[in-house]
Amino acid sequence: MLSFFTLQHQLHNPEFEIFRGDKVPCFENPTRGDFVYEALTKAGHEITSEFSDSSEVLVKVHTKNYLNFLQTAWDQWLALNPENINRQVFPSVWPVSGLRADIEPENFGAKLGFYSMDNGTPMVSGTWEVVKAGADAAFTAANVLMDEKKDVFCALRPPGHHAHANFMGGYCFLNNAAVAAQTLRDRGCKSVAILDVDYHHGNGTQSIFYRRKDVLVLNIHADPSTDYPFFLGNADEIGEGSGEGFNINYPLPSGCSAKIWFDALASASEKIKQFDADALVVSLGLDTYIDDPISSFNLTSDDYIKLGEKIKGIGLPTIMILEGGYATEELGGNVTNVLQGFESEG
Ligand code: Q9C
Ligand code: ZN
Repeated sequence: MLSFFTLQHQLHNPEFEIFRGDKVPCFENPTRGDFVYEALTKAGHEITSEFSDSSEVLVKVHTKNYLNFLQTAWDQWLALNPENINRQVFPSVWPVSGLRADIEPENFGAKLGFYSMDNGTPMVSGTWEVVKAGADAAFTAANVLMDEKKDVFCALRPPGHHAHANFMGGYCFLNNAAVAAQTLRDRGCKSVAILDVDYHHGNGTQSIFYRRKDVLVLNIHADPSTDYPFFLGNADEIGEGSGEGFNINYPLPSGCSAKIWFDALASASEKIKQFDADALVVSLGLDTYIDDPISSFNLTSDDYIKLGEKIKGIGLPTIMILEGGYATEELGGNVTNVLQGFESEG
Protein backbone atom coordinates (compact mmCIF):
# COMPACT_ATOMS: atom_id res chain seq x y z
CA MET A 1 0.00 0.00 0.00
CA LEU A 2 1.25 3.50 -0.82
CA SER A 3 2.82 4.79 2.40
CA PHE A 4 3.80 8.31 3.40
CA PHE A 5 6.97 8.54 5.46
CA THR A 6 9.98 10.79 5.91
CA LEU A 7 13.24 10.17 7.74
CA GLN A 8 12.87 13.74 9.00
CA HIS A 9 10.88 12.26 11.91
CA GLN A 10 14.25 11.54 13.57
CA LEU A 11 14.64 15.26 14.32
CA HIS A 12 11.89 14.96 16.93
CA ASN A 13 14.08 13.19 19.42
CA PRO A 14 13.30 14.04 23.04
CA GLU A 15 15.49 12.10 25.48
CA PHE A 16 13.21 11.85 28.46
CA GLU A 17 9.76 12.43 29.88
CA ILE A 18 8.71 12.84 33.49
CA PHE A 19 7.05 9.89 35.21
CA ARG A 20 6.19 10.12 38.91
CA GLY A 21 8.85 12.73 39.44
CA ASP A 22 11.61 10.87 37.65
CA LYS A 23 13.11 11.32 34.22
CA VAL A 24 12.38 8.21 32.15
CA PRO A 25 13.31 7.51 28.50
CA CYS A 26 10.68 8.70 26.03
CA PHE A 27 8.27 6.00 24.96
CA GLU A 28 7.53 8.01 21.84
CA ASN A 29 11.01 7.99 20.26
CA PRO A 30 12.61 7.74 16.79
CA THR A 31 13.12 3.98 16.99
CA ARG A 32 9.35 3.73 16.42
CA GLY A 33 9.64 5.35 13.02
CA ASP A 34 12.78 3.41 12.18
CA PHE A 35 11.14 0.04 12.89
CA VAL A 36 8.03 0.96 10.91
CA TYR A 37 10.12 2.12 7.94
CA GLU A 38 12.14 -1.08 7.99
CA ALA A 39 9.02 -3.26 8.08
CA LEU A 40 7.29 -1.30 5.31
CA THR A 41 10.36 -1.64 3.11
CA LYS A 42 10.76 -5.33 3.85
CA ALA A 43 7.10 -6.00 3.05
CA GLY A 44 7.50 -4.23 -0.29
CA HIS A 45 5.19 -1.25 0.31
CA GLU A 46 5.73 1.76 -1.93
CA ILE A 47 6.97 4.74 0.10
CA THR A 48 6.81 8.43 -0.77
CA SER A 49 8.29 11.45 1.00
CA GLU A 50 6.87 14.02 -1.41
CA PHE A 51 4.43 16.13 0.57
CA SER A 52 2.75 19.42 -0.26
CA ASP A 53 2.05 22.33 2.08
CA SER A 54 -0.96 21.74 4.35
CA SER A 55 -1.19 25.33 5.68
CA GLU A 56 -4.58 26.04 4.09
CA VAL A 57 -6.13 23.10 5.98
CA LEU A 58 -4.07 23.43 9.18
CA VAL A 59 -5.74 26.77 9.91
CA LYS A 60 -9.14 25.07 9.71
CA VAL A 61 -8.39 22.49 12.42
CA HIS A 62 -6.01 24.51 14.64
CA THR A 63 -6.13 28.11 15.84
CA LYS A 64 -3.74 30.61 14.30
CA ASN A 65 -2.43 31.55 17.75
CA TYR A 66 -1.59 27.95 18.58
CA LEU A 67 0.10 27.37 15.21
CA ASN A 68 2.10 30.54 15.67
CA PHE A 69 3.10 29.44 19.17
CA LEU A 70 4.23 25.99 17.98
CA GLN A 71 6.21 27.42 15.11
CA THR A 72 8.06 29.94 17.29
CA ALA A 73 8.26 28.03 20.58
CA TRP A 74 11.84 26.83 20.17
CA ASP A 75 13.12 30.31 19.32
CA GLN A 76 11.29 31.73 22.35
CA TRP A 77 12.88 29.04 24.51
CA LEU A 78 16.36 29.94 23.23
CA ALA A 79 15.65 33.64 23.71
CA LEU A 80 15.23 32.96 27.43
CA ASN A 81 18.74 31.50 27.61
CA PRO A 82 21.01 30.35 24.77
CA GLU A 83 22.09 27.42 26.92
CA ASN A 84 18.56 26.05 26.56
CA ILE A 85 19.70 24.60 23.23
CA ASN A 86 20.17 21.19 24.87
CA ARG A 87 17.21 21.39 27.23
CA GLN A 88 13.79 19.99 26.49
CA VAL A 89 10.79 22.23 26.93
CA PHE A 90 8.16 21.25 29.53
CA PRO A 91 5.25 23.30 30.85
CA SER A 92 4.62 23.51 34.60
CA VAL A 93 1.51 25.64 35.10
CA TRP A 94 -1.93 25.44 33.46
CA PRO A 95 -5.07 27.60 33.33
CA VAL A 96 -7.34 24.87 34.74
CA SER A 97 -11.05 25.46 35.35
CA GLY A 98 -11.58 28.67 37.33
CA LEU A 99 -8.49 30.45 35.97
CA ARG A 100 -8.41 32.79 32.98
CA ALA A 101 -7.83 30.75 29.83
CA ASP A 102 -8.91 33.55 27.51
CA ILE A 103 -5.79 35.76 27.69
CA GLU A 104 -2.57 34.56 26.12
CA PRO A 105 0.19 35.31 28.64
CA GLU A 106 3.42 37.02 27.63
CA ASN A 107 5.66 34.85 29.79
CA PHE A 108 6.93 31.90 27.75
CA GLY A 109 6.62 29.37 30.60
CA ALA A 110 3.01 30.43 31.06
CA LYS A 111 2.41 30.27 27.29
CA LEU A 112 3.59 26.66 27.33
CA GLY A 113 0.94 25.73 29.88
CA PHE A 114 -1.63 27.82 28.03
CA TYR A 115 -1.06 25.71 24.90
CA SER A 116 -0.79 22.24 26.50
CA MET A 117 -2.78 19.77 28.58
CA ASP A 118 0.09 17.91 30.29
CA ASN A 119 3.84 17.86 30.96
CA GLY A 120 4.22 14.65 28.94
CA THR A 121 4.74 16.20 25.53
CA PRO A 122 8.38 17.27 25.36
CA MET A 123 9.43 19.62 22.60
CA VAL A 124 12.92 19.82 21.05
CA SER A 125 14.58 21.95 18.37
CA GLY A 126 13.30 19.92 15.42
CA THR A 127 9.75 19.40 16.65
CA TRP A 128 7.96 22.01 14.54
CA GLU A 129 9.65 20.89 11.32
CA VAL A 130 8.71 17.27 11.99
CA VAL A 131 5.09 17.85 13.01
CA LYS A 132 4.56 20.19 10.05
CA ALA A 133 5.90 17.46 7.74
CA GLY A 134 3.44 15.03 9.37
CA ALA A 135 0.49 17.34 8.69
CA ASP A 136 1.75 17.83 5.14
CA ALA A 137 1.84 14.04 4.71
CA ALA A 138 -1.76 13.67 5.95
CA PHE A 139 -2.87 16.48 3.62
CA THR A 140 -1.07 14.95 0.64
CA ALA A 141 -2.40 11.47 1.44
CA ALA A 142 -5.97 12.81 1.39
CA ASN A 143 -5.35 14.50 -1.96
CA VAL A 144 -3.85 11.32 -3.39
CA LEU A 145 -6.86 9.34 -2.19
CA MET A 146 -9.16 11.78 -4.01
CA ASP A 147 -7.05 12.08 -7.17
CA GLU A 148 -5.92 8.51 -7.62
CA LYS A 149 -8.68 6.62 -5.83
CA LYS A 150 -6.28 4.53 -3.80
CA ASP A 151 -6.09 3.69 -0.13
CA VAL A 152 -3.04 5.06 1.68
CA PHE A 153 -1.10 4.76 4.92
CA CYS A 154 0.73 7.56 6.76
CA ALA A 155 3.64 6.27 8.88
CA LEU A 156 3.91 9.36 11.06
CA ARG A 157 5.47 10.25 14.35
CA PRO A 158 4.98 11.96 16.67
CA PRO A 159 1.27 11.02 16.78
CA GLY A 160 -1.56 13.57 16.55
CA HIS A 161 -4.89 12.49 18.02
CA HIS A 162 -4.48 14.11 21.46
CA ALA A 163 -3.81 17.54 19.91
CA HIS A 164 -6.80 19.91 20.16
CA ALA A 165 -7.40 23.00 18.00
CA ASN A 166 -5.42 25.07 20.49
CA PHE A 167 -3.24 22.81 22.59
CA MET A 168 -0.79 19.91 22.54
CA GLY A 169 -0.70 16.82 24.77
CA GLY A 170 -0.03 13.09 24.93
CA TYR A 171 3.04 13.31 22.63
CA CYS A 172 0.88 15.09 20.01
CA PHE A 173 1.25 18.58 18.48
CA LEU A 174 -0.74 18.68 15.23
CA ASN A 175 -3.82 16.54 14.65
CA ASN A 176 -2.92 14.62 11.49
CA ALA A 177 -6.20 12.67 11.36
CA ALA A 178 -8.17 15.93 11.56
CA VAL A 179 -6.05 17.40 8.76
CA ALA A 180 -6.77 14.35 6.59
CA ALA A 181 -10.52 14.42 7.31
CA GLN A 182 -10.80 18.17 6.70
CA THR A 183 -8.87 17.82 3.44
CA LEU A 184 -11.25 15.09 2.28
CA ARG A 185 -14.18 17.40 3.05
CA ASP A 186 -12.56 20.27 1.18
CA ARG A 187 -11.95 18.00 -1.77
CA GLY A 188 -15.63 17.12 -2.13
CA CYS A 189 -16.42 14.27 0.25
CA LYS A 190 -19.85 15.15 1.63
CA SER A 191 -19.04 13.39 4.91
CA VAL A 192 -16.14 11.53 6.48
CA ALA A 193 -15.86 9.01 9.32
CA ILE A 194 -12.86 8.93 11.66
CA LEU A 195 -12.32 5.64 13.46
CA ASP A 196 -9.78 5.93 16.29
CA VAL A 197 -8.50 2.54 17.49
CA ASP A 198 -5.57 3.79 19.58
CA TYR A 199 -5.52 2.52 23.18
CA HIS A 200 -6.02 6.09 24.39
CA HIS A 201 -9.09 8.18 23.65
CA GLY A 202 -8.50 10.62 20.79
CA ASN A 203 -9.61 13.66 22.75
CA GLY A 204 -8.20 16.13 20.23
CA THR A 205 -10.03 14.65 17.27
CA GLN A 206 -13.27 14.40 19.25
CA SER A 207 -13.00 18.02 20.31
CA ILE A 208 -12.17 19.40 16.85
CA PHE A 209 -15.29 17.86 15.28
CA TYR A 210 -17.56 17.88 18.35
CA ARG A 211 -20.05 20.41 16.97
CA ARG A 212 -20.04 19.08 13.39
CA LYS A 213 -22.24 16.50 11.70
CA ASP A 214 -20.15 16.19 8.54
CA VAL A 215 -17.42 14.24 10.35
CA LEU A 216 -18.50 11.25 12.43
CA VAL A 217 -15.89 10.48 15.10
CA LEU A 218 -15.75 7.04 16.75
CA ASN A 219 -13.29 6.06 19.47
CA ILE A 220 -12.48 2.63 20.94
CA HIS A 221 -10.21 3.10 23.96
CA ALA A 222 -9.44 2.43 27.59
CA ASP A 223 -11.92 3.98 30.02
CA PRO A 224 -10.75 7.49 30.92
CA SER A 225 -11.47 6.84 34.59
CA THR A 226 -8.30 4.70 34.62
CA ASP A 227 -6.30 5.80 31.61
CA TYR A 228 -4.92 8.85 29.81
CA PRO A 229 -6.33 11.34 28.74
CA PHE A 230 -8.54 10.97 31.86
CA PHE A 231 -10.67 14.06 31.28
CA LEU A 232 -12.43 13.11 28.05
CA GLY A 233 -13.64 9.92 26.38
CA ASN A 234 -16.76 8.84 28.27
CA ALA A 235 -19.73 7.17 26.62
CA ASP A 236 -22.04 10.13 27.31
CA GLU A 237 -20.00 12.43 25.05
CA ILE A 238 -22.17 12.29 21.95
CA GLY A 239 -21.46 15.63 20.25
CA GLU A 240 -23.04 19.05 20.67
CA GLY A 241 -25.30 21.37 18.70
CA SER A 242 -25.60 20.15 15.12
CA GLY A 243 -22.86 17.63 15.98
CA GLU A 244 -25.11 15.85 18.47
CA GLY A 245 -25.19 12.14 17.65
CA PHE A 246 -22.00 12.35 15.55
CA ASN A 247 -19.49 11.44 18.24
CA ILE A 248 -19.45 7.89 19.58
CA ASN A 249 -17.20 6.59 22.36
CA TYR A 250 -16.55 2.98 23.30
CA PRO A 251 -14.67 3.14 26.62
CA LEU A 252 -13.51 -0.38 27.52
CA PRO A 253 -12.25 -1.70 30.85
CA SER A 254 -8.51 -1.63 31.37
CA GLY A 255 -7.14 -5.15 30.73
CA CYS A 256 -10.09 -6.30 28.62
CA SER A 257 -9.85 -9.19 26.14
CA ALA A 258 -9.35 -9.00 22.38
CA LYS A 259 -12.87 -10.45 22.02
CA ILE A 260 -14.41 -7.47 23.83
CA TRP A 261 -12.29 -5.13 21.74
CA PHE A 262 -13.38 -6.67 18.43
CA ASP A 263 -17.02 -6.59 19.56
CA ALA A 264 -16.67 -2.83 20.01
CA LEU A 265 -15.05 -2.60 16.58
CA ALA A 266 -18.03 -4.46 15.08
CA SER A 267 -20.47 -1.97 16.67
CA ALA A 268 -18.41 0.98 15.48
CA SER A 269 -18.20 -0.44 11.94
CA GLU A 270 -21.98 -0.84 11.87
CA LYS A 271 -22.39 2.84 12.85
CA ILE A 272 -20.00 3.90 10.10
CA LYS A 273 -21.95 1.93 7.51
CA GLN A 274 -25.23 3.54 8.64
CA PHE A 275 -23.64 7.00 8.47
CA ASP A 276 -22.94 6.55 4.75
CA ALA A 277 -19.64 8.46 4.61
CA ASP A 278 -17.65 9.00 1.43
CA ALA A 279 -14.32 8.14 3.06
CA LEU A 280 -12.75 6.77 6.23
CA VAL A 281 -9.78 8.03 8.24
CA VAL A 282 -8.37 5.51 10.73
CA SER A 283 -6.31 6.75 13.66
CA LEU A 284 -4.21 3.61 13.84
CA GLY A 285 -2.73 3.31 17.31
CA LEU A 286 -0.96 0.01 17.94
CA ASP A 287 -0.71 0.47 21.71
CA THR A 288 -3.61 -1.99 22.05
CA TYR A 289 -0.86 -4.61 21.68
CA ILE A 290 -0.55 -7.13 24.50
CA ASP A 291 3.08 -6.21 25.22
CA ASP A 292 2.70 -2.45 25.00
CA PRO A 293 4.68 -0.96 27.91
CA ILE A 294 2.16 1.79 28.84
CA SER A 295 -1.16 0.14 27.97
CA SER A 296 -3.26 -2.83 29.09
CA PHE A 297 -5.26 -4.26 26.18
CA ASN A 298 -4.50 -7.70 24.81
CA LEU A 299 -4.35 -7.74 21.02
CA THR A 300 -1.77 -10.07 19.49
CA SER A 301 0.23 -9.54 16.31
CA ASP A 302 -2.18 -11.89 14.46
CA ASP A 303 -5.10 -9.77 15.66
CA TYR A 304 -3.70 -6.89 13.59
CA ILE A 305 -4.21 -8.90 10.40
CA LYS A 306 -7.81 -9.31 11.47
CA LEU A 307 -8.05 -5.59 12.24
CA GLY A 308 -6.87 -4.80 8.71
CA GLU A 309 -9.51 -7.15 7.26
CA LYS A 310 -12.24 -5.55 9.37
CA ILE A 311 -11.22 -2.04 8.33
CA LYS A 312 -11.31 -3.08 4.68
CA GLY A 313 -14.70 -4.69 5.35
CA ILE A 314 -16.18 -1.28 6.18
CA GLY A 315 -15.92 -0.76 2.45
CA LEU A 316 -14.81 2.87 2.20
CA PRO A 317 -11.86 4.65 0.58
CA THR A 318 -9.44 4.68 3.51
CA ILE A 319 -6.51 6.64 4.93
CA MET A 320 -4.79 4.99 7.88
CA ILE A 321 -2.58 7.19 10.04
CA LEU A 322 -0.19 5.88 12.68
CA GLU A 323 -0.86 7.12 16.21
CA GLY A 324 0.55 5.37 19.33
CA GLY A 325 2.27 2.00 19.83
CA TYR A 326 5.29 1.74 22.13
CA ALA A 327 6.41 -1.88 21.87
CA THR A 328 8.87 -0.56 19.32
CA GLU A 329 10.47 -3.84 18.19
CA GLU A 330 7.07 -5.29 17.32
CA LEU A 331 5.58 -2.04 16.01
CA GLY A 332 6.78 -2.47 12.42
CA GLY A 333 5.41 -6.01 12.12
CA ASN A 334 2.12 -5.01 13.72
CA VAL A 335 1.73 -2.14 11.25
CA THR A 336 2.48 -4.32 8.22
CA ASN A 337 0.07 -6.95 9.56
CA VAL A 338 -2.75 -4.37 9.46
CA LEU A 339 -1.81 -3.44 5.89
CA GLN A 340 -1.58 -7.12 4.92
CA GLY A 341 -5.04 -7.84 6.35
CA PHE A 342 -6.45 -4.78 4.61
CA GLU A 343 -4.99 -5.70 1.24
CA SER A 344 -5.92 -9.39 1.45
CA GLU A 345 -9.61 -8.64 1.82
CA GLY A 346 -11.13 -8.42 -1.67
N1 Q9C B 1 4.58 7.08 31.69
C1 Q9C B 1 -0.57 8.19 22.31
O1 Q9C B 1 -0.61 6.98 22.38
N2 Q9C B 1 1.25 9.56 29.21
N3 Q9C B 1 -0.30 8.97 23.38
C2 Q9C B 1 1.89 8.29 29.40
C3 Q9C B 1 3.57 7.02 30.67
C4 Q9C B 1 0.49 9.83 28.08
C5 Q9C B 1 -0.07 8.39 24.66
C6 Q9C B 1 2.79 8.29 30.59
C7 Q9C B 1 0.29 8.77 27.05
C8 Q9C B 1 -0.11 9.38 25.75
C9 Q9C B 1 -0.77 8.88 21.01
ZN1 ZN C 1 -2.16 5.81 22.54
